[in-house]
Amino acid sequence: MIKEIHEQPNAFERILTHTRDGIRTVALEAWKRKRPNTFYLVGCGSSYYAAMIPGFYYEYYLGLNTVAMPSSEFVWYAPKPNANAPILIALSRSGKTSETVEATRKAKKSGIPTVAVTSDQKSTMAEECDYSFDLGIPTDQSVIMTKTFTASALASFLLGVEFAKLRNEVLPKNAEDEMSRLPADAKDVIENVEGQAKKAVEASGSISRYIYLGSGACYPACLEGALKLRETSYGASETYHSMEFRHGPFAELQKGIQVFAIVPRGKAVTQQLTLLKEINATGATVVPISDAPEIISHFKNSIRMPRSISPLFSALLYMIPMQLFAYYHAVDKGFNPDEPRNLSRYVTTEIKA
Ligand code: F1P
Repeated sequence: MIKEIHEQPNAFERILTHTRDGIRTVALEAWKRKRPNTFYLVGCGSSYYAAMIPGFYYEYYLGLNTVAMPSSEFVWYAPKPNANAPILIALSRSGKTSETVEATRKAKKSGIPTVAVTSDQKSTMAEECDYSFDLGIPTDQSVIMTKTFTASALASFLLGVEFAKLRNEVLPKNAEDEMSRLPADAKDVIENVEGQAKKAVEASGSISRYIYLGSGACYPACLEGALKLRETSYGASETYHSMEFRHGPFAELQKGIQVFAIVPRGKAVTQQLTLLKEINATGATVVPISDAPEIISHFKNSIRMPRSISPLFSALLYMIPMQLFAYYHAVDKGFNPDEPRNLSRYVTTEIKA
Protein backbone atom coordinates (compact mmCIF):
# COMPACT_ATOMS: atom_id res chain seq x y z
CA MET A 1 0.00 0.00 0.00
CA ILE A 2 2.74 2.45 0.91
CA LYS A 3 4.59 1.71 -2.34
CA GLU A 4 1.45 2.42 -4.37
CA ILE A 5 0.82 5.68 -2.49
CA HIS A 6 4.34 6.77 -3.40
CA GLU A 7 3.85 5.82 -7.05
CA GLN A 8 1.02 8.30 -7.61
CA PRO A 9 3.20 11.09 -9.08
CA ASN A 10 4.49 8.62 -11.71
CA ALA A 11 1.00 7.33 -12.38
CA PHE A 12 -0.25 10.89 -13.01
CA GLU A 13 2.67 11.46 -15.37
CA ARG A 14 1.83 8.29 -17.34
CA ILE A 15 -1.88 9.14 -17.57
CA LEU A 16 -1.17 12.67 -18.77
CA THR A 17 1.32 11.60 -21.43
CA HIS A 18 1.06 7.95 -22.45
CA THR A 19 -2.66 7.37 -21.75
CA ARG A 20 -4.05 10.63 -23.06
CA ASP A 21 -4.06 9.66 -26.76
CA GLY A 22 -6.16 6.59 -26.05
CA ILE A 23 -8.58 8.73 -24.05
CA ARG A 24 -8.89 11.18 -26.97
CA THR A 25 -9.60 8.36 -29.40
CA VAL A 26 -12.33 6.91 -27.17
CA ALA A 27 -14.03 10.31 -26.76
CA LEU A 28 -13.92 10.97 -30.50
CA GLU A 29 -15.31 7.54 -31.43
CA ALA A 30 -18.10 7.78 -28.87
CA TRP A 31 -18.88 11.32 -30.01
CA LYS A 32 -19.17 10.27 -33.64
CA ARG A 33 -21.54 7.44 -32.76
CA LYS A 34 -24.10 9.31 -30.64
CA ARG A 35 -23.17 12.75 -29.34
CA PRO A 36 -23.59 12.08 -25.62
CA ASN A 37 -25.48 14.62 -23.60
CA THR A 38 -25.81 12.98 -20.17
CA PHE A 39 -22.79 11.39 -18.55
CA TYR A 40 -23.36 8.53 -16.11
CA LEU A 41 -20.28 7.66 -14.05
CA VAL A 42 -20.46 4.44 -12.04
CA GLY A 43 -18.30 2.19 -9.89
CA CYS A 44 -18.36 0.29 -6.59
CA GLY A 45 -16.57 1.06 -3.33
CA SER A 46 -13.43 3.09 -4.00
CA SER A 47 -14.20 3.07 -7.71
CA TYR A 48 -17.58 4.68 -7.01
CA TYR A 49 -15.89 7.43 -4.99
CA ALA A 50 -13.31 7.77 -7.79
CA ALA A 51 -16.23 8.23 -10.22
CA MET A 52 -17.79 10.93 -8.01
CA ILE A 53 -14.66 13.09 -8.33
CA PRO A 54 -14.83 13.53 -12.12
CA GLY A 55 -18.63 13.58 -11.65
CA PHE A 56 -18.19 16.84 -9.78
CA TYR A 57 -15.64 18.17 -12.29
CA TYR A 58 -17.83 17.36 -15.30
CA GLU A 59 -20.73 19.38 -13.89
CA TYR A 60 -18.93 22.22 -12.21
CA TYR A 61 -15.94 22.82 -14.45
CA LEU A 62 -16.79 21.26 -17.81
CA GLY A 63 -20.48 22.09 -18.23
CA LEU A 64 -21.53 18.46 -18.80
CA ASN A 65 -24.79 17.00 -17.45
CA THR A 66 -23.56 14.32 -15.10
CA VAL A 67 -24.87 11.72 -12.70
CA ALA A 68 -22.44 9.71 -10.56
CA MET A 69 -23.97 6.67 -8.87
CA PRO A 70 -23.00 3.26 -7.49
CA SER A 71 -23.08 0.62 -10.24
CA SER A 72 -25.81 -1.32 -8.39
CA GLU A 73 -28.09 1.72 -8.45
CA PHE A 74 -27.57 2.01 -12.19
CA VAL A 75 -28.54 -1.65 -12.56
CA TRP A 76 -31.74 -1.07 -10.59
CA TYR A 77 -32.57 2.44 -11.79
CA ALA A 78 -31.01 2.85 -15.24
CA PRO A 79 -32.16 5.83 -17.30
CA LYS A 80 -35.03 5.33 -19.74
CA PRO A 81 -33.85 4.46 -23.27
CA ASN A 82 -35.30 7.78 -24.51
CA ALA A 83 -33.27 9.77 -21.93
CA ASN A 84 -31.17 12.66 -23.13
CA ALA A 85 -28.37 10.88 -25.10
CA PRO A 86 -26.81 9.08 -22.12
CA ILE A 87 -23.38 7.49 -22.06
CA LEU A 88 -22.10 5.19 -19.31
CA ILE A 89 -18.53 5.54 -18.04
CA ALA A 90 -17.75 2.60 -15.75
CA LEU A 91 -14.77 2.63 -13.38
CA SER A 92 -13.39 -0.64 -12.01
CA ARG A 93 -9.78 -1.44 -11.18
CA SER A 94 -10.36 -5.15 -11.78
CA GLY A 95 -13.00 -4.82 -14.49
CA LYS A 96 -14.64 -7.81 -12.80
CA THR A 97 -16.87 -6.38 -10.04
CA SER A 98 -20.33 -7.90 -10.64
CA GLU A 99 -22.42 -4.78 -10.21
CA THR A 100 -20.21 -2.73 -12.51
CA VAL A 101 -20.10 -5.41 -15.20
CA GLU A 102 -23.89 -5.76 -14.90
CA ALA A 103 -24.36 -1.97 -15.17
CA THR A 104 -22.45 -1.96 -18.47
CA ARG A 105 -24.50 -4.93 -19.74
CA LYS A 106 -27.72 -3.22 -18.80
CA ALA A 107 -26.62 -0.02 -20.59
CA LYS A 108 -25.65 -1.94 -23.72
CA LYS A 109 -29.04 -3.66 -23.81
CA SER A 110 -30.72 -0.24 -23.81
CA GLY A 111 -28.42 1.04 -26.56
CA ILE A 112 -26.47 3.31 -24.19
CA PRO A 113 -22.80 3.56 -25.24
CA THR A 114 -20.39 2.21 -22.62
CA VAL A 115 -16.82 3.18 -21.76
CA ALA A 116 -14.61 1.04 -19.49
CA VAL A 117 -12.01 2.73 -17.29
CA THR A 118 -9.92 -0.11 -15.86
CA SER A 119 -6.37 -1.22 -15.36
CA ASP A 120 -7.14 -4.65 -16.83
CA GLN A 121 -7.71 -4.53 -20.57
CA LYS A 122 -8.38 -8.28 -20.61
CA SER A 123 -11.16 -8.03 -18.04
CA THR A 124 -14.80 -8.84 -18.77
CA MET A 125 -15.74 -5.20 -18.51
CA ALA A 126 -13.04 -3.98 -20.89
CA GLU A 127 -13.91 -6.67 -23.42
CA GLU A 128 -17.67 -6.13 -23.28
CA CYS A 129 -17.80 -2.33 -23.27
CA ASP A 130 -18.06 -0.43 -26.56
CA TYR A 131 -14.97 1.62 -25.71
CA SER A 132 -12.07 1.13 -23.40
CA PHE A 133 -8.63 2.64 -23.03
CA ASP A 134 -5.59 1.26 -21.31
CA LEU A 135 -4.98 3.16 -18.05
CA GLY A 136 -1.34 2.56 -18.87
CA ILE A 137 -0.16 1.99 -15.30
CA PRO A 138 0.50 -1.28 -13.49
CA THR A 139 -2.44 -1.93 -11.18
CA ASP A 140 -2.07 -1.65 -7.38
CA GLN A 141 -0.36 -4.71 -6.00
CA SER A 142 -2.12 -4.12 -2.71
CA VAL A 143 -5.73 -5.14 -2.14
CA ILE A 144 -6.37 -1.66 -0.74
CA MET A 145 -6.81 0.73 -3.65
CA THR A 146 -4.79 3.95 -3.64
CA LYS A 147 -2.90 4.60 -6.90
CA THR A 148 -5.63 3.28 -9.19
CA PHE A 149 -8.13 5.44 -7.30
CA THR A 150 -6.48 8.75 -8.16
CA ALA A 151 -5.34 7.50 -11.58
CA SER A 152 -8.80 6.44 -12.73
CA ALA A 153 -10.33 9.65 -11.37
CA LEU A 154 -7.78 11.64 -13.38
CA ALA A 155 -8.24 9.54 -16.54
CA SER A 156 -12.03 9.93 -16.32
CA PHE A 157 -11.61 13.67 -15.86
CA LEU A 158 -9.45 13.78 -19.02
CA LEU A 159 -12.16 11.89 -20.88
CA GLY A 160 -14.62 14.60 -19.80
CA VAL A 161 -12.20 17.27 -21.01
CA GLU A 162 -12.23 15.67 -24.48
CA PHE A 163 -16.04 15.52 -24.54
CA ALA A 164 -16.20 19.13 -23.34
CA LYS A 165 -13.87 20.17 -26.19
CA LEU A 166 -16.01 18.30 -28.72
CA ARG A 167 -19.04 20.14 -27.34
CA ASN A 168 -17.21 23.49 -27.50
CA GLU A 169 -17.57 24.03 -23.77
CA VAL A 170 -15.29 26.58 -22.14
CA LEU A 171 -12.58 24.75 -20.20
CA PRO A 172 -11.38 25.97 -16.80
CA LYS A 173 -8.75 28.67 -17.11
CA ASN A 174 -5.19 27.26 -16.82
CA ALA A 175 -6.48 23.67 -16.97
CA GLU A 176 -3.66 22.41 -19.18
CA ASP A 177 -1.05 24.19 -17.11
CA GLU A 178 -2.43 22.77 -13.87
CA MET A 179 -2.57 19.29 -15.38
CA SER A 180 1.06 19.43 -16.41
CA ARG A 181 2.00 20.43 -12.85
CA LEU A 182 0.07 17.58 -11.26
CA PRO A 183 2.88 14.95 -11.08
CA ALA A 184 5.30 17.45 -9.50
CA ASP A 185 2.58 18.70 -7.16
CA ALA A 186 1.84 15.14 -6.01
CA LYS A 187 5.54 14.57 -5.32
CA ASP A 188 5.68 17.79 -3.37
CA VAL A 189 2.65 16.77 -1.32
CA ILE A 190 4.15 13.39 -0.42
CA GLU A 191 7.44 15.00 0.63
CA ASN A 192 5.65 17.58 2.74
CA VAL A 193 2.91 15.58 4.40
CA GLU A 194 4.30 12.12 5.09
CA GLY A 195 6.01 13.17 8.34
CA GLN A 196 2.95 15.19 9.35
CA ALA A 197 0.65 12.20 8.76
CA LYS A 198 2.87 10.06 11.03
CA LYS A 199 2.75 12.76 13.72
CA ALA A 200 -1.03 12.96 13.40
CA VAL A 201 -1.17 9.20 14.01
CA GLU A 202 1.09 9.52 17.09
CA ALA A 203 -1.21 12.24 18.46
CA SER A 204 -4.36 10.19 17.91
CA GLY A 205 -3.91 7.62 20.70
CA SER A 206 -7.10 8.52 22.57
CA ILE A 207 -9.31 8.85 19.49
CA SER A 208 -12.06 6.27 19.03
CA ARG A 209 -13.86 7.73 16.06
CA TYR A 210 -13.01 9.80 12.98
CA ILE A 211 -15.18 12.20 11.01
CA TYR A 212 -14.14 13.57 7.61
CA LEU A 213 -15.53 16.86 6.31
CA GLY A 214 -15.10 18.15 2.77
CA SER A 215 -16.96 19.92 0.01
CA GLY A 216 -16.99 19.94 -3.80
CA ALA A 217 -14.75 17.26 -5.29
CA CYS A 218 -13.08 16.92 -1.88
CA TYR A 219 -16.29 15.40 -0.51
CA PRO A 220 -15.82 12.11 -2.42
CA ALA A 221 -12.12 12.29 -1.56
CA CYS A 222 -13.21 12.36 2.11
CA LEU A 223 -15.54 9.40 1.56
CA GLU A 224 -12.52 7.53 0.24
CA GLY A 225 -10.30 8.77 3.11
CA ALA A 226 -12.78 7.42 5.66
CA LEU A 227 -13.10 4.15 3.72
CA LYS A 228 -9.29 3.71 3.70
CA LEU A 229 -9.30 3.99 7.48
CA ARG A 230 -12.12 1.46 7.84
CA GLU A 231 -10.51 -0.98 5.40
CA THR A 232 -7.11 -0.87 7.12
CA SER A 233 -7.83 -0.18 10.83
CA TYR A 234 -11.46 -1.36 11.09
CA GLY A 235 -12.33 1.70 13.17
CA ALA A 236 -15.37 3.95 13.08
CA SER A 237 -15.13 6.66 10.44
CA GLU A 238 -17.71 8.66 8.53
CA THR A 239 -17.98 11.57 6.12
CA TYR A 240 -20.19 14.63 5.76
CA HIS A 241 -20.33 17.62 3.44
CA SER A 242 -18.69 20.35 5.53
CA MET A 243 -21.72 22.57 6.05
CA GLU A 244 -24.11 19.61 6.44
CA PHE A 245 -22.34 18.73 9.65
CA ARG A 246 -24.22 21.33 11.69
CA HIS A 247 -27.53 19.77 10.64
CA GLY A 248 -27.65 16.91 13.12
CA PRO A 249 -24.30 15.08 13.39
CA PHE A 250 -22.91 17.99 15.42
CA ALA A 251 -24.98 16.73 18.39
CA GLU A 252 -22.75 13.71 18.97
CA LEU A 253 -19.44 15.59 19.19
CA GLN A 254 -17.35 15.03 22.29
CA LYS A 255 -13.82 14.32 23.43
CA GLY A 256 -12.40 11.22 21.74
CA ILE A 257 -13.79 12.14 18.30
CA GLN A 258 -11.39 13.53 15.71
CA VAL A 259 -12.61 15.67 12.83
CA PHE A 260 -10.49 15.87 9.70
CA ALA A 261 -11.48 18.93 7.67
CA ILE A 262 -10.28 19.30 4.11
CA VAL A 263 -10.06 23.03 3.45
CA PRO A 264 -8.12 24.03 0.33
CA ARG A 265 -7.60 27.78 0.24
CA GLY A 266 -9.97 29.85 -1.83
CA LYS A 267 -13.44 28.52 -1.23
CA ALA A 268 -15.43 29.66 1.81
CA VAL A 269 -12.43 29.42 4.13
CA THR A 270 -13.82 31.92 6.66
CA GLN A 271 -17.14 30.05 6.90
CA GLN A 272 -15.34 26.76 7.40
CA LEU A 273 -13.06 28.30 10.03
CA THR A 274 -16.16 29.34 12.00
CA LEU A 275 -17.47 25.76 11.78
CA LEU A 276 -14.15 24.29 12.91
CA LYS A 277 -13.97 26.66 15.89
CA GLU A 278 -17.48 25.51 16.92
CA ILE A 279 -16.40 21.88 16.63
CA ASN A 280 -13.25 22.55 18.64
CA ALA A 281 -15.29 24.12 21.43
CA THR A 282 -17.12 20.79 22.02
CA GLY A 283 -13.90 19.04 23.09
CA ALA A 284 -13.59 17.08 19.82
CA THR A 285 -10.15 17.23 18.16
CA VAL A 286 -9.95 19.20 14.92
CA VAL A 287 -7.27 18.28 12.37
CA PRO A 288 -7.58 20.51 9.33
CA ILE A 289 -5.77 19.47 6.16
CA SER A 290 -5.26 22.78 4.44
CA ASP A 291 -3.01 25.26 2.69
CA ALA A 292 -4.99 28.26 3.99
CA PRO A 293 -2.85 30.21 6.48
CA GLU A 294 -5.84 31.33 8.57
CA ILE A 295 -6.85 27.67 9.11
CA ILE A 296 -3.37 26.26 9.73
CA SER A 297 -2.37 28.95 12.19
CA HIS A 298 -5.51 28.39 14.24
CA PHE A 299 -5.13 24.66 14.95
CA LYS A 300 -1.93 23.23 16.35
CA ASN A 301 -2.71 19.77 14.90
CA SER A 302 -3.12 20.98 11.30
CA ILE A 303 -1.67 19.03 8.41
CA ARG A 304 -0.14 21.73 6.24
CA MET A 305 -0.38 21.24 2.48
CA PRO A 306 2.18 22.95 0.23
CA ARG A 307 0.87 26.34 -0.87
CA SER A 308 2.00 26.06 -4.46
CA ILE A 309 -0.16 23.07 -5.49
CA SER A 310 -2.85 23.21 -8.17
CA PRO A 311 -6.24 24.30 -6.81
CA LEU A 312 -8.03 22.54 -9.69
CA PHE A 313 -6.80 19.13 -8.53
CA SER A 314 -7.29 19.55 -4.78
CA ALA A 315 -9.39 16.38 -4.61
CA LEU A 316 -6.54 14.24 -5.96
CA LEU A 317 -3.77 15.95 -4.01
CA TYR A 318 -5.61 16.15 -0.68
CA MET A 319 -6.28 12.42 -1.04
CA ILE A 320 -2.61 11.72 -0.37
CA PRO A 321 -2.45 12.79 3.33
CA MET A 322 -5.64 10.82 3.98
CA GLN A 323 -4.14 7.68 2.39
CA LEU A 324 -0.94 8.14 4.40
CA PHE A 325 -2.85 8.66 7.63
CA ALA A 326 -4.83 5.45 7.04
CA TYR A 327 -1.65 3.49 6.29
CA TYR A 328 0.34 4.68 9.31
CA HIS A 329 -2.70 4.47 11.59
CA ALA A 330 -3.14 0.78 10.71
CA VAL A 331 0.56 0.06 11.25
CA ASP A 332 0.45 1.91 14.58
CA LYS A 333 -2.50 -0.23 15.71
CA GLY A 334 -0.63 -3.40 14.79
CA PHE A 335 -2.61 -4.20 11.61
CA ASN A 336 -1.01 -5.12 8.30
CA PRO A 337 -2.59 -2.89 5.60
CA ASP A 338 -1.38 -5.35 2.97
CA GLU A 339 -3.40 -8.15 4.50
CA PRO A 340 -6.72 -6.52 5.27
CA ARG A 341 -9.21 -8.86 6.88
CA ASN A 342 -12.44 -9.87 5.13
CA LEU A 343 -11.53 -7.91 2.01
CA SER A 344 -10.81 -9.14 -1.50
CA ARG A 345 -9.59 -7.28 -4.55
CA TYR A 346 -13.09 -7.19 -5.98
CA VAL A 347 -16.53 -8.47 -5.14
CA THR A 348 -18.65 -10.89 -7.13
CA THR A 349 -22.24 -11.13 -6.10
CA GLU A 350 -25.65 -11.69 -7.62
CA ILE A 351 -27.17 -8.52 -9.03
CA LYS A 352 -30.23 -8.35 -11.26
CA ALA A 353 -32.36 -5.46 -12.44
C1 F1P B 1 -14.12 -2.23 -6.23
C2 F1P B 1 -13.96 -2.59 -4.75
C3 F1P B 1 -12.78 -1.91 -4.11
C4 F1P B 1 -12.62 -2.32 -2.66
C5 F1P B 1 -12.63 -3.82 -2.45
C6 F1P B 1 -13.71 -4.49 -3.23
O1 F1P B 1 -13.25 -2.93 -7.04
O2 F1P B 1 -15.14 -2.20 -4.10
O3 F1P B 1 -12.99 -0.52 -4.13
O4 F1P B 1 -11.43 -1.78 -2.15
O5 F1P B 1 -11.38 -4.35 -2.67
O6 F1P B 1 -13.81 -3.99 -4.59
P1 F1P B 1 -13.06 -2.58 -8.57
O7 F1P B 1 -14.41 -2.68 -9.24
O8 F1P B 1 -12.50 -1.23 -8.69
O9 F1P B 1 -12.12 -3.64 -9.07
